[in-house]
Amino acid sequence: MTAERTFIAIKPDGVQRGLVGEVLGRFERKGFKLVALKQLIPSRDLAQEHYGVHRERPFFDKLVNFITSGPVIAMVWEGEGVISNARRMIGATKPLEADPGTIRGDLAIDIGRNVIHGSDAPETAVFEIGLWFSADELSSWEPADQIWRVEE
Ligand code: IDP
Ligand code: MG
Repeated sequence: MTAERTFIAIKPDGVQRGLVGEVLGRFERKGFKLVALKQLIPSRDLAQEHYGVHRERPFFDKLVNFITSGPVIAMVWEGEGVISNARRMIGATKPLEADPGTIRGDLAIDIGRNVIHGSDAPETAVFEIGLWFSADELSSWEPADQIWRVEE
């Protein structure tokens, strides 16, 4: 059985502000396993599908314009409880309401410039991983020091 996986993306503001290492480092230090990573400028089709649930919202066009405005770091992280725990590490959607210690709480101010995306549920994670990655882009591997993170 494959362990739980989630889709995480560093948005164009995070890349432009040089926060890639900072954000990646938090997931690495936590101990989750990186199974896919790439940089791309998303097409409008990809962005519209990714944010499809927000299609009717007034901010939808602005959101799509923003997410397609520059490079995004798309990632898949794996580990027990990674979907909900990554959301807690990311913090509330509005950065000014996000707890200190979270990525948005520490690194952002504006709701439209909130640095990072993370899947919000198991079904969303499966959908988003399949949307952004092909199966051969996902690595199944065992970190050499995994025994020091998770008891067998
Ligand atoms: P999430 O990223 O915390 O899951 P969602 O509600 O799924 O938040 O919204 C997706 C993204 O759309 C947010 O991260 C934020 O950048 C943007 N967004 C959400 N609500 C608003 C709003 O009211 N105004 C402008 N942008 C918004
Ligand atoms: Mg969301």
